[in-house]
Amino acid sequence: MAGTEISTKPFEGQKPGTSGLRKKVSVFAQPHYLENFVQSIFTAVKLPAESSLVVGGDGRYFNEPAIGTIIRMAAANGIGRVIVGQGGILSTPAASNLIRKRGANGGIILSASHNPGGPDGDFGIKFNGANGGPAAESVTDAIFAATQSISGYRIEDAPAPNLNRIGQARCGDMRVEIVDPVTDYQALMESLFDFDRIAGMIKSGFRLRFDAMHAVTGPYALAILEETLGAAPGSVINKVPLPDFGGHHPDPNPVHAKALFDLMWSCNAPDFGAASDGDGDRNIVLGQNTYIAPSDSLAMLAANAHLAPAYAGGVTGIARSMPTSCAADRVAAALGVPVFETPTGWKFFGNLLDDGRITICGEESAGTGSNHVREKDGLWAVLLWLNIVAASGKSMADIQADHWRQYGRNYYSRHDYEAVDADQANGLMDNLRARLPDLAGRRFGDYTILTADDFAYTDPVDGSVSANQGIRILFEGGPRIVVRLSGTGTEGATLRLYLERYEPDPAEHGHDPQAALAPIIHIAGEITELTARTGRARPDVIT
Ligand code: G16
Repeated sequence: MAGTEISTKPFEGQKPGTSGLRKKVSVFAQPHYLENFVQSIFTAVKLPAESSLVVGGDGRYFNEPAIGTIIRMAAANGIGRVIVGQGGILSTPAASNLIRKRGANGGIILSASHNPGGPDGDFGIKFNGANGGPAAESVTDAIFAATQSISGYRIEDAPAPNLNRIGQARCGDMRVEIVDPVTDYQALMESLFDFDRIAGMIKSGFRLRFDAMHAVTGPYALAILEETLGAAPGSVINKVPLPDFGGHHPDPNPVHAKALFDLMWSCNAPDFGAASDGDGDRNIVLGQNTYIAPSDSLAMLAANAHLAPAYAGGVTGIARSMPTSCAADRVAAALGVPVFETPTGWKFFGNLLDDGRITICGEESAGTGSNHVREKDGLWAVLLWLNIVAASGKSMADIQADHWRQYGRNYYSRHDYEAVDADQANGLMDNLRARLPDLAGRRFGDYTILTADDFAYTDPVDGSVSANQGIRILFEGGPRIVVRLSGTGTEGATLRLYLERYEPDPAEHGHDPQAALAPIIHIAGEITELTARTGRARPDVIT
Protein backbone atom coordinates (compact mmCIF):
# COMPACT_ATOMS: atom_id res chain seq x y z
CA MET A 1 0.00 0.00 0.00
CA ALA A 2 1.18 3.51 -0.85
CA GLY A 3 0.98 6.68 1.21
CA THR A 4 0.90 7.13 4.94
CA GLU A 5 -1.35 5.54 7.57
CA ILE A 6 -2.88 8.17 9.88
CA SER A 7 -4.49 7.17 13.17
CA THR A 8 -8.11 8.11 13.72
CA LYS A 9 -11.07 6.94 15.76
CA PRO A 10 -14.82 6.53 15.17
CA PHE A 11 -16.97 9.67 14.92
CA GLU A 12 -20.49 9.92 16.24
CA GLY A 13 -23.31 10.26 13.74
CA GLN A 14 -21.72 9.07 10.51
CA LYS A 15 -24.78 7.06 9.57
CA PRO A 16 -25.77 7.71 5.94
CA GLY A 17 -29.35 8.92 5.45
CA THR A 18 -31.69 8.88 2.44
CA SER A 19 -28.88 9.94 0.13
CA GLY A 20 -25.49 9.40 1.76
CA LEU A 21 -23.94 11.36 4.62
CA ARG A 22 -25.15 14.97 4.88
CA LYS A 23 -23.86 17.34 7.54
CA LYS A 24 -22.90 20.96 8.04
CA VAL A 25 -19.61 21.96 6.39
CA SER A 26 -18.27 22.67 9.88
CA VAL A 27 -18.84 19.01 10.78
CA PHE A 28 -17.15 17.70 7.62
CA ALA A 29 -14.24 20.10 8.10
CA GLN A 30 -13.32 18.65 11.52
CA PRO A 31 -9.90 16.99 11.46
CA HIS A 32 -10.16 13.42 10.06
CA TYR A 33 -13.98 13.51 9.68
CA LEU A 34 -14.11 13.35 5.87
CA GLU A 35 -11.11 11.00 5.77
CA ASN A 36 -12.77 8.70 8.28
CA PHE A 37 -15.88 8.32 6.14
CA VAL A 38 -13.95 7.95 2.88
CA GLN A 39 -11.71 5.26 4.38
CA SER A 40 -14.84 3.51 5.64
CA ILE A 41 -16.17 3.50 2.07
CA PHE A 42 -12.95 1.88 0.82
CA THR A 43 -12.99 -0.63 3.69
CA ALA A 44 -16.66 -1.55 3.22
CA VAL A 45 -16.95 -1.78 -0.55
CA LYS A 46 -13.67 -3.70 -1.05
CA LEU A 47 -12.96 -2.56 -4.59
CA PRO A 48 -10.69 -4.85 -6.60
CA ALA A 49 -7.07 -3.76 -7.13
CA GLU A 50 -6.58 -1.25 -9.95
CA SER A 51 -10.30 -0.27 -9.89
CA SER A 52 -11.45 2.92 -11.52
CA LEU A 53 -13.59 5.42 -9.68
CA VAL A 54 -15.54 8.48 -10.84
CA VAL A 55 -15.31 11.46 -8.46
CA GLY A 56 -17.13 14.77 -8.72
CA GLY A 57 -19.48 17.12 -6.97
CA ASP A 58 -21.85 20.03 -7.34
CA GLY A 59 -19.21 22.72 -6.78
CA ARG A 60 -20.44 23.79 -3.38
CA TYR A 61 -18.08 25.13 -0.71
CA PHE A 62 -15.57 22.43 0.36
CA ASN A 63 -16.01 20.52 -2.94
CA GLU A 64 -12.49 20.99 -4.27
CA PRO A 65 -10.50 20.37 -1.07
CA ALA A 66 -12.65 17.31 -0.39
CA ILE A 67 -11.97 15.96 -3.89
CA GLY A 68 -8.25 16.53 -3.39
CA THR A 69 -8.38 14.47 -0.21
CA ILE A 70 -10.44 11.73 -1.87
CA ILE A 71 -7.99 11.50 -4.79
CA ARG A 72 -5.02 11.16 -2.40
CA MET A 73 -6.86 8.54 -0.36
CA ALA A 74 -7.88 6.63 -3.49
CA ALA A 75 -4.22 6.57 -4.55
CA ALA A 76 -3.16 5.26 -1.14
CA ASN A 77 -5.91 2.63 -1.16
CA GLY A 78 -4.78 0.99 -4.40
CA ILE A 79 -7.30 2.51 -6.83
CA GLY A 80 -5.89 2.41 -10.37
CA ARG A 81 -7.63 5.38 -11.93
CA VAL A 82 -9.86 8.25 -10.86
CA ILE A 83 -11.98 10.03 -13.47
CA VAL A 84 -12.89 13.49 -12.23
CA GLY A 85 -14.84 16.40 -13.70
CA GLN A 86 -12.88 19.54 -14.55
CA GLY A 87 -12.72 21.77 -11.49
CA GLY A 88 -14.21 18.88 -9.50
CA ILE A 89 -17.61 19.51 -11.14
CA LEU A 90 -20.02 16.72 -12.07
CA SER A 91 -23.77 16.80 -11.76
CA THR A 92 -25.11 13.70 -10.02
CA PRO A 93 -26.72 12.27 -13.20
CA ALA A 94 -23.58 13.08 -15.21
CA ALA A 95 -21.51 11.19 -12.62
CA SER A 96 -23.90 8.24 -12.88
CA ASN A 97 -23.52 8.31 -16.66
CA LEU A 98 -19.72 8.43 -16.48
CA ILE A 99 -19.58 5.45 -14.13
CA ARG A 100 -21.67 3.43 -16.58
CA LYS A 101 -20.05 4.67 -19.77
CA ARG A 102 -16.48 4.12 -18.55
CA GLY A 103 -17.27 0.81 -16.86
CA ALA A 104 -15.96 2.24 -13.58
CA ASN A 105 -16.25 0.20 -10.38
CA GLY A 106 -18.15 3.01 -8.70
CA GLY A 107 -18.09 6.66 -7.85
CA ILE A 108 -17.94 9.10 -4.98
CA ILE A 109 -20.34 12.01 -5.39
CA LEU A 110 -20.12 15.14 -3.29
CA SER A 111 -23.30 17.09 -2.79
CA ALA A 112 -25.93 18.04 -0.27
CA SER A 113 -28.40 18.31 -3.12
CA HIS A 114 -30.96 21.06 -2.57
CA ASN A 115 -29.57 22.07 0.83
CA PRO A 116 -27.83 25.47 1.12
CA GLY A 117 -24.05 25.74 0.65
CA GLY A 118 -21.22 27.97 1.83
CA PRO A 119 -19.08 27.84 4.99
CA ASP A 120 -22.23 27.74 7.14
CA GLY A 121 -24.13 25.50 4.73
CA ASP A 122 -24.28 21.79 4.13
CA PHE A 123 -22.03 19.23 2.51
CA GLY A 124 -22.55 15.61 1.61
CA ILE A 125 -20.88 12.52 0.28
CA LYS A 126 -22.20 9.27 -1.12
CA PHE A 127 -20.94 6.16 -2.83
CA ASN A 128 -22.49 4.90 -6.06
CA GLY A 129 -21.90 1.39 -7.36
CA ALA A 130 -20.84 0.07 -10.75
CA ASN A 131 -24.40 0.38 -12.08
CA GLY A 132 -24.10 4.15 -11.52
CA GLY A 133 -26.70 4.19 -8.76
CA PRO A 134 -26.62 5.03 -5.05
CA ALA A 135 -25.33 2.17 -2.94
CA ALA A 136 -27.93 -0.26 -1.63
CA GLU A 137 -28.83 -0.24 2.07
CA SER A 138 -26.64 -3.28 2.72
CA VAL A 139 -23.64 -1.29 1.47
CA THR A 140 -24.44 1.90 3.39
CA ASP A 141 -24.94 -0.25 6.51
CA ALA A 142 -21.49 -1.77 5.94
CA ILE A 143 -19.97 1.72 5.50
CA PHE A 144 -21.56 2.82 8.76
CA ALA A 145 -20.26 -0.29 10.52
CA ALA A 146 -16.76 0.51 9.26
CA THR A 147 -17.00 4.06 10.69
CA GLN A 148 -17.66 2.49 14.07
CA SER A 149 -14.48 0.43 14.21
CA ILE A 150 -12.01 2.53 12.21
CA SER A 151 -8.58 3.11 13.69
CA GLY A 152 -6.71 4.70 10.77
CA TYR A 153 -6.84 5.85 7.17
CA ARG A 154 -4.39 5.83 4.28
CA ILE A 155 -3.49 8.94 2.32
CA GLU A 156 -0.96 9.55 -0.46
CA ASP A 157 1.85 11.94 0.46
CA ALA A 158 1.93 13.56 -3.01
CA PRO A 159 -0.60 16.34 -3.63
CA ALA A 160 -3.65 15.90 -5.85
CA PRO A 161 -3.21 17.27 -9.38
CA ASN A 162 -4.60 20.60 -10.58
CA LEU A 163 -8.20 19.76 -11.50
CA ASN A 164 -8.66 22.69 -13.83
CA ARG A 165 -6.62 21.22 -16.70
CA ILE A 166 -8.47 18.64 -18.82
CA GLY A 167 -6.27 15.63 -19.57
CA GLN A 168 -4.21 12.92 -17.87
CA ALA A 169 -2.41 13.45 -14.58
CA ARG A 170 -1.15 11.34 -11.70
CA CYS A 171 -1.33 11.22 -7.94
CA GLY A 172 1.43 8.91 -6.71
CA ASP A 173 1.07 5.77 -8.85
CA MET A 174 -2.61 6.39 -9.60
CA ARG A 175 -3.82 7.81 -12.91
CA VAL A 176 -6.15 10.81 -12.73
CA GLU A 177 -8.21 11.65 -15.81
CA ILE A 178 -9.75 15.11 -15.77
CA VAL A 179 -12.72 15.32 -18.14
CA ASP A 180 -15.11 17.95 -19.38
CA PRO A 181 -18.18 17.49 -17.14
CA VAL A 182 -20.71 18.17 -19.90
CA THR A 183 -19.49 16.30 -23.03
CA ASP A 184 -20.53 12.71 -22.22
CA TYR A 185 -23.76 13.79 -20.59
CA GLN A 186 -24.77 15.89 -23.57
CA ALA A 187 -24.00 13.01 -25.95
CA LEU A 188 -26.30 10.79 -23.88
CA MET A 189 -29.13 13.35 -24.04
CA GLU A 190 -28.69 13.69 -27.82
CA SER A 191 -29.04 9.91 -28.13
CA LEU A 192 -32.36 9.92 -26.23
CA PHE A 193 -34.26 12.90 -27.61
CA ASP A 194 -35.20 14.45 -30.92
CA PHE A 195 -32.93 17.49 -30.72
CA ASP A 196 -33.78 18.59 -34.26
CA ARG A 197 -37.47 18.72 -33.43
CA ILE A 198 -36.92 20.64 -30.19
CA ALA A 199 -34.55 23.03 -31.99
CA GLY A 200 -37.16 23.53 -34.70
CA MET A 201 -39.80 24.40 -32.12
CA ILE A 202 -37.46 26.90 -30.47
CA LYS A 203 -36.56 28.39 -33.86
CA SER A 204 -40.20 28.95 -34.61
CA GLY A 205 -40.54 31.18 -31.54
CA PHE A 206 -40.99 28.88 -28.54
CA ARG A 207 -39.48 30.64 -25.50
CA LEU A 208 -38.08 29.01 -22.41
CA ARG A 209 -36.45 29.93 -19.12
CA PHE A 210 -34.23 27.59 -17.11
CA ASP A 211 -33.13 28.61 -13.62
CA ALA A 212 -29.87 26.86 -12.71
CA MET A 213 -30.00 28.46 -9.25
CA HIS A 214 -26.22 29.13 -9.32
CA ALA A 215 -25.78 25.40 -8.96
CA VAL A 216 -24.25 22.64 -11.03
CA THR A 217 -26.66 22.56 -13.99
CA GLY A 218 -25.57 25.99 -15.30
CA PRO A 219 -22.84 24.70 -17.65
CA TYR A 220 -25.00 21.75 -18.77
CA ALA A 221 -28.08 23.85 -19.47
CA LEU A 222 -26.07 26.52 -21.26
CA ALA A 223 -24.40 23.98 -23.56
CA ILE A 224 -27.58 22.03 -24.29
CA LEU A 225 -30.42 24.55 -24.22
CA GLU A 226 -28.74 27.69 -25.57
CA GLU A 227 -25.67 26.56 -27.52
CA THR A 228 -27.13 23.38 -29.06
CA LEU A 229 -30.91 23.77 -29.16
CA GLY A 230 -30.79 27.48 -29.92
CA ALA A 231 -32.71 28.96 -26.98
CA ALA A 232 -32.17 32.72 -26.88
CA PRO A 233 -29.13 33.96 -24.94
CA GLY A 234 -30.25 34.61 -21.39
CA SER A 235 -32.76 31.74 -21.40
CA VAL A 236 -30.58 30.04 -18.79
CA ILE A 237 -30.37 32.22 -15.71
CA ASN A 238 -28.21 31.99 -12.57
CA LYS A 239 -25.92 29.90 -14.75
CA VAL A 240 -22.60 30.29 -12.94
CA PRO A 241 -22.15 27.63 -10.23
CA LEU A 242 -21.16 29.37 -6.99
CA PRO A 243 -19.82 27.76 -3.80
CA ASP A 244 -22.70 29.27 -1.81
CA PHE A 245 -25.29 29.24 -4.64
CA GLY A 246 -25.34 33.02 -4.44
CA GLY A 247 -26.63 32.78 -0.89
CA HIS A 248 -29.79 31.04 -2.07
CA HIS A 249 -31.28 27.66 -1.33
CA PRO A 250 -30.91 25.61 -4.54
CA ASP A 251 -34.21 23.83 -4.02
CA PRO A 252 -36.55 24.08 -7.00
CA ASN A 253 -39.84 24.54 -5.18
CA PRO A 254 -42.43 27.32 -5.12
CA VAL A 255 -40.65 28.98 -2.17
CA HIS A 256 -37.03 28.97 -3.32
CA ALA A 257 -37.76 29.29 -7.06
CA LYS A 258 -40.37 31.97 -6.45
CA ALA A 259 -38.98 34.31 -9.14
CA LEU A 260 -39.53 31.61 -11.76
CA PHE A 261 -43.09 31.00 -10.57
CA ASP A 262 -43.77 34.75 -10.65
CA LEU A 263 -42.42 34.94 -14.22
CA MET A 264 -44.56 32.03 -15.38
CA TRP A 265 -47.66 33.78 -14.01
CA SER A 266 -46.73 37.16 -15.52
CA CYS A 267 -47.84 38.63 -18.84
CA ASN A 268 -44.30 38.09 -20.17
CA ALA A 269 -44.28 34.37 -19.35
CA PRO A 270 -42.28 32.20 -21.76
CA ASP A 271 -43.84 28.94 -23.01
CA PHE A 272 -41.81 26.77 -20.69
CA GLY A 273 -40.04 27.24 -17.37
CA ALA A 274 -37.85 24.87 -15.38
CA ALA A 275 -35.37 24.76 -12.55
CA SER A 276 -32.99 22.22 -11.11
CA ASP A 277 -31.30 21.81 -7.75
CA GLY A 278 -27.76 21.91 -6.32
CA ASP A 279 -26.51 18.71 -7.95
CA GLY A 280 -28.81 18.61 -10.96
CA ASP A 281 -30.91 15.58 -10.18
CA ARG A 282 -34.17 17.32 -9.24
CA ASN A 283 -36.42 19.34 -11.52
CA ILE A 284 -39.58 21.34 -11.66
CA VAL A 285 -41.33 22.23 -14.89
CA LEU A 286 -43.92 24.91 -15.59
CA GLY A 287 -45.92 26.32 -18.46
CA GLN A 288 -47.71 29.64 -18.76
CA ASN A 289 -49.89 29.88 -15.63
CA THR A 290 -49.18 26.20 -15.14
CA TYR A 291 -47.24 24.24 -12.56
CA ILE A 292 -46.76 20.53 -13.11
CA ALA A 293 -46.46 18.98 -9.64
CA PRO A 294 -43.70 16.34 -9.46
CA SER A 295 -46.04 13.37 -8.95
CA ASP A 296 -48.11 14.53 -11.94
CA SER A 297 -44.95 15.09 -13.95
CA LEU A 298 -44.02 11.43 -13.46
CA ALA A 299 -47.47 10.32 -14.61
CA MET A 300 -47.53 12.67 -17.60
CA LEU A 301 -44.00 11.80 -18.70
CA ALA A 302 -44.83 8.09 -18.48
CA ALA A 303 -48.02 8.57 -20.48
CA ASN A 304 -46.24 10.54 -23.24
CA ALA A 305 -42.70 9.11 -23.20
CA HIS A 306 -43.32 7.24 -26.47
CA LEU A 307 -43.13 10.63 -28.23
CA ALA A 308 -39.36 10.69 -27.61
CA PRO A 309 -37.12 8.42 -29.71
CA ALA A 310 -35.57 6.55 -26.74
CA TYR A 311 -38.97 5.49 -25.45
CA ALA A 312 -40.80 5.02 -28.75
CA GLY A 313 -41.15 1.30 -28.00
CA GLY A 314 -43.07 2.05 -24.78
CA VAL A 315 -42.16 1.52 -21.16
CA THR A 316 -41.76 -1.87 -19.46
CA GLY A 317 -42.98 -0.63 -16.09
CA ILE A 318 -43.17 2.40 -13.81
CA ALA A 319 -41.97 2.85 -10.23
CA ARG A 320 -42.69 5.55 -7.69
CA SER A 321 -41.71 6.05 -4.09
CA MET A 322 -44.45 5.23 -1.61
CA PRO A 323 -45.28 8.85 -0.65
CA THR A 324 -45.49 9.88 -4.33
CA SER A 325 -49.08 10.28 -5.51
CA CYS A 326 -50.78 7.35 -7.21
CA ALA A 327 -51.26 9.31 -10.48
CA ALA A 328 -48.61 7.17 -12.20
CA ASP A 329 -50.48 4.00 -11.19
CA ARG A 330 -53.38 5.02 -13.43
CA VAL A 331 -51.04 5.48 -16.37
CA ALA A 332 -49.43 2.09 -15.73
CA ALA A 333 -52.88 0.48 -15.64
CA ALA A 334 -53.83 2.12 -18.93
CA LEU A 335 -50.57 1.05 -20.54
CA GLY A 336 -50.93 -2.47 -19.14
CA VAL A 337 -47.51 -2.38 -17.43
CA PRO A 338 -46.63 -3.07 -13.78
CA VAL A 339 -46.18 -0.32 -11.21
CA PHE A 340 -43.82 -0.67 -8.23
CA GLU A 341 -44.11 1.22 -4.94
CA THR A 342 -40.70 1.62 -3.29
CA PRO A 343 -39.43 3.38 -0.17
CA THR A 344 -38.15 6.96 -0.48
CA GLY A 345 -34.63 6.99 -1.89
CA TRP A 346 -33.47 6.61 -5.48
CA LYS A 347 -31.37 3.59 -4.52
CA PHE A 348 -34.56 1.52 -4.34
CA PHE A 349 -35.15 1.94 -8.09
CA GLY A 350 -31.73 0.49 -8.94
CA ASN A 351 -32.60 -3.21 -8.96
CA LEU A 352 -35.85 -2.61 -10.86
CA LEU A 353 -33.99 -0.64 -13.54
CA ASP A 354 -31.09 -3.10 -13.73
CA ASP A 355 -33.54 -5.98 -14.07
CA GLY A 356 -35.47 -4.26 -16.87
CA ARG A 357 -38.71 -4.25 -14.88
CA ILE A 358 -39.18 -0.51 -15.21
CA THR A 359 -38.22 2.15 -17.74
CA ILE A 360 -39.30 5.26 -15.88
CA CYS A 361 -39.50 6.20 -12.21
CA GLY A 362 -39.98 9.19 -10.00
CA GLU A 363 -40.65 10.74 -6.67
CA GLU A 364 -42.75 13.50 -5.20
CA SER A 365 -39.54 15.27 -4.15
CA ALA A 366 -39.07 16.68 -7.68
CA GLY A 367 -37.19 13.71 -9.07
CA THR A 368 -37.85 11.84 -12.29
CA GLY A 369 -35.60 9.57 -14.29
CA SER A 370 -35.34 6.53 -16.48
CA ASN A 371 -33.13 3.59 -17.32
CA HIS A 372 -30.60 5.90 -19.07
CA VAL A 373 -28.69 6.39 -15.78
CA ARG A 374 -29.23 5.27 -12.18
CA GLU A 375 -29.95 8.67 -10.65
CA LYS A 376 -32.84 11.03 -11.06
CA ASP A 377 -32.02 13.53 -13.74
CA GLY A 378 -33.24 17.13 -13.83
CA LEU A 379 -32.18 18.11 -17.35
CA TRP A 380 -33.35 14.77 -18.73
CA ALA A 381 -36.84 15.57 -17.43
CA VAL A 382 -36.69 19.05 -18.93
CA LEU A 383 -35.66 17.63 -22.32
CA LEU A 384 -38.30 14.90 -22.24
CA TRP A 385 -40.93 17.54 -21.54
CA LEU A 386 -39.60 19.72 -24.37
CA ASN A 387 -39.61 16.70 -26.70
CA ILE A 388 -43.22 15.91 -25.75
CA VAL A 389 -44.31 19.51 -26.27
CA ALA A 390 -42.52 19.64 -29.64
CA ALA A 391 -43.90 16.32 -30.84
CA SER A 392 -47.47 16.85 -29.61
CA GLY A 393 -47.74 20.51 -30.55
CA LYS A 394 -49.60 21.07 -27.27
CA SER A 395 -48.83 23.61 -24.55
CA MET A 396 -47.88 22.50 -21.04
CA ALA A 397 -51.29 23.63 -19.82
CA ASP A 398 -53.08 21.55 -22.46
CA ILE A 399 -51.00 18.45 -21.75
CA GLN A 400 -51.88 18.77 -18.07
CA ALA A 401 -55.59 19.44 -18.68
CA ASP A 402 -55.87 16.57 -21.18
CA HIS A 403 -54.14 14.23 -18.76
CA TRP A 404 -56.50 15.07 -15.92
CA ARG A 405 -59.48 14.73 -18.26
CA GLN A 406 -58.35 11.27 -19.32
CA TYR A 407 -57.08 9.88 -16.02
CA GLY A 408 -58.69 12.05 -13.35
CA ARG A 409 -56.60 14.03 -10.88
CA ASN A 410 -54.76 12.94 -7.75
CA TYR A 411 -54.92 16.10 -5.66
CA TYR A 412 -51.70 16.02 -3.73
CA SER A 413 -49.61 18.10 -1.36
CA ARG A 414 -46.64 17.74 0.96
CA HIS A 415 -46.41 19.76 4.16
CA ASP A 416 -42.92 20.09 5.65
CA TYR A 417 -42.18 21.01 9.23
CA GLU A 418 -38.48 21.84 9.32
CA ALA A 419 -35.91 21.87 12.14
CA VAL A 420 -38.36 20.28 14.55
CA ASP A 421 -36.86 19.18 17.85
CA ALA A 422 -35.66 15.64 17.08
CA ASP A 423 -37.04 14.15 20.31
CA GLN A 424 -40.45 15.68 19.66
CA ALA A 425 -40.49 14.44 16.07
CA ASN A 426 -39.41 10.94 17.06
CA GLY A 427 -41.95 11.00 19.88
CA LEU A 428 -44.72 11.85 17.42
CA MET A 429 -43.70 8.99 15.13
CA ASP A 430 -43.37 6.48 18.00
CA ASN A 431 -46.73 7.46 19.38
CA LEU A 432 -48.39 7.17 15.99
CA ARG A 433 -46.72 3.81 15.35
CA ALA A 434 -48.00 2.51 18.67
CA ARG A 435 -51.56 3.56 17.77
CA LEU A 436 -51.58 2.08 14.26
CA PRO A 437 -53.44 -1.11 15.19
CA ASP A 438 -56.30 0.96 16.66
CA LEU A 439 -56.69 3.32 13.72
CA ALA A 440 -58.42 1.02 11.23
CA GLY A 441 -62.17 1.63 11.26
CA ARG A 442 -61.96 5.03 12.96
CA ARG A 443 -64.27 7.64 11.46
CA PHE A 444 -63.49 11.33 10.94
CA GLY A 445 -66.64 12.94 9.55
CA ASP A 446 -67.13 11.48 6.07
CA TYR A 447 -63.78 9.69 6.16
CA THR A 448 -63.18 6.20 7.57
CA ILE A 449 -59.72 4.69 7.94
CA LEU A 450 -59.36 1.47 6.02
CA THR A 451 -55.79 0.48 6.93
CA ALA A 452 -52.85 2.03 8.76
CA ASP A 453 -49.34 0.58 8.68
CA ASP A 454 -45.63 1.31 8.68
CA PHE A 455 -44.48 0.70 5.11
CA ALA A 456 -42.11 -2.22 4.62
CA TYR A 457 -40.69 -3.07 1.21
CA THR A 458 -39.47 -6.38 -0.11
CA ASP A 459 -37.26 -5.84 -3.13
CA PRO A 460 -38.75 -8.05 -5.86
CA VAL A 461 -35.34 -8.65 -7.42
CA ASP A 462 -33.09 -9.57 -4.48
CA GLY A 463 -35.67 -10.19 -1.75
CA SER A 464 -34.09 -7.72 0.70
CA VAL A 465 -36.51 -6.18 3.18
CA SER A 466 -36.56 -2.50 4.26
CA ALA A 467 -38.84 -1.83 7.22
CA ASN A 468 -40.12 1.37 8.89
CA GLN A 469 -40.24 3.40 5.68
CA GLY A 470 -43.11 5.71 6.63
CA ILE A 471 -46.59 5.54 8.09
CA ARG A 472 -49.46 5.12 5.64
CA ILE A 473 -53.04 5.83 6.58
CA LEU A 474 -55.46 4.82 3.87
CA PHE A 475 -59.11 5.87 3.91
CA GLU A 476 -62.08 4.16 2.32
CA GLY A 477 -62.41 5.36 -1.27
CA GLY A 478 -58.68 6.05 -1.65
CA PRO A 479 -57.65 9.24 0.22
CA ARG A 480 -54.29 8.81 1.89
CA ILE A 481 -52.09 10.39 4.54
CA VAL A 482 -48.40 9.48 4.77
CA VAL A 483 -46.14 10.59 7.62
CA ARG A 484 -42.37 10.20 7.66
CA LEU A 485 -39.20 11.86 8.83
CA SER A 486 -36.85 13.16 6.16
CA GLY A 487 -33.48 11.49 5.78
CA THR A 488 -31.78 14.49 4.16
CA GLY A 489 -32.08 17.36 6.66
CA THR A 490 -29.12 18.46 8.77
CA GLU A 491 -30.87 20.40 11.51
CA GLY A 492 -33.16 18.71 14.02
CA ALA A 493 -35.81 16.65 12.23
CA THR A 494 -37.91 17.45 9.19
CA LEU A 495 -41.38 16.02 9.47
CA ARG A 496 -43.21 15.42 6.23
CA LEU A 497 -46.97 15.00 5.83
CA TYR A 498 -48.09 13.78 2.41
CA LEU A 499 -51.76 14.25 1.57
CA GLU A 500 -53.66 12.82 -1.35
CA ARG A 501 -57.15 12.38 -2.72
CA TYR A 502 -58.30 11.24 -6.16
CA GLU A 503 -61.11 12.85 -8.16
CA PRO A 504 -62.18 11.37 -11.50
CA ASP A 505 -63.58 14.73 -12.63
CA PRO A 506 -61.32 17.53 -11.36
CA ALA A 507 -63.40 20.14 -13.19
CA GLU A 508 -65.85 19.87 -10.28
CA HIS A 509 -63.30 20.33 -7.53
CA GLY A 510 -61.37 23.48 -8.37
CA HIS A 511 -57.69 23.93 -9.02
CA ASP A 512 -56.18 24.47 -5.56
CA PRO A 513 -54.93 21.25 -3.94
CA GLN A 514 -54.97 22.85 -0.47
CA ALA A 515 -58.69 23.52 -0.80
CA ALA A 516 -59.43 20.10 -2.29
CA LEU A 517 -57.43 18.44 0.49
CA ALA A 518 -58.66 20.60 3.39
CA PRO A 519 -60.56 17.83 5.22
CA ILE A 520 -57.60 15.42 4.89
CA ILE A 521 -55.17 18.09 6.13
CA HIS A 522 -57.39 18.63 9.15
CA ILE A 523 -57.62 14.90 9.88
CA ALA A 524 -53.82 14.53 9.54
CA GLY A 525 -53.35 17.19 12.22
CA GLU A 526 -55.80 15.40 14.49
CA ILE A 527 -54.32 11.93 14.06
CA THR A 528 -50.68 12.98 14.44
CA GLU A 529 -51.37 15.48 17.27
CA LEU A 530 -48.79 17.54 15.43
CA THR A 531 -49.40 20.94 17.00
CA ALA A 532 -49.58 19.62 20.54
CA ARG A 533 -46.47 17.49 20.11
CA THR A 534 -44.25 19.95 18.19
CA GLY A 535 -45.71 23.36 18.96
CA ARG A 536 -45.99 24.00 15.22
CA ALA A 537 -49.24 25.53 13.99
CA ARG A 538 -48.44 25.47 10.28
CA PRO A 539 -45.90 23.95 7.88
CA ASP A 540 -42.73 25.77 6.84
CA VAL A 541 -43.00 24.68 3.22
CA ILE A 542 -46.00 23.49 1.25
CA THR A 543 -45.41 21.84 -2.09
C1 G16 B 1 -32.77 12.28 -1.86
C2 G16 B 1 -33.04 10.95 -2.48
C3 G16 B 1 -34.43 10.91 -3.01
C4 G16 B 1 -35.44 11.30 -1.94
C5 G16 B 1 -35.06 12.64 -1.38
C6 G16 B 1 -35.96 13.14 -0.28
O1 G16 B 1 -32.82 13.25 -2.87
O2 G16 B 1 -32.15 10.69 -3.54
O3 G16 B 1 -34.67 9.63 -3.50
O4 G16 B 1 -36.72 11.35 -2.45
O5 G16 B 1 -33.74 12.57 -0.90
O6 G16 B 1 -35.66 12.52 0.88
P1 G16 B 1 -36.22 12.95 2.28
O7 G16 B 1 -37.71 13.02 2.14
O8 G16 B 1 -35.76 11.82 3.14
O9 G16 B 1 -35.65 14.29 2.64
P2 G16 B 1 -31.68 14.32 -3.05
O10 G16 B 1 -32.11 15.13 -4.23
O11 G16 B 1 -31.69 15.10 -1.75
O12 G16 B 1 -30.44 13.54 -3.26
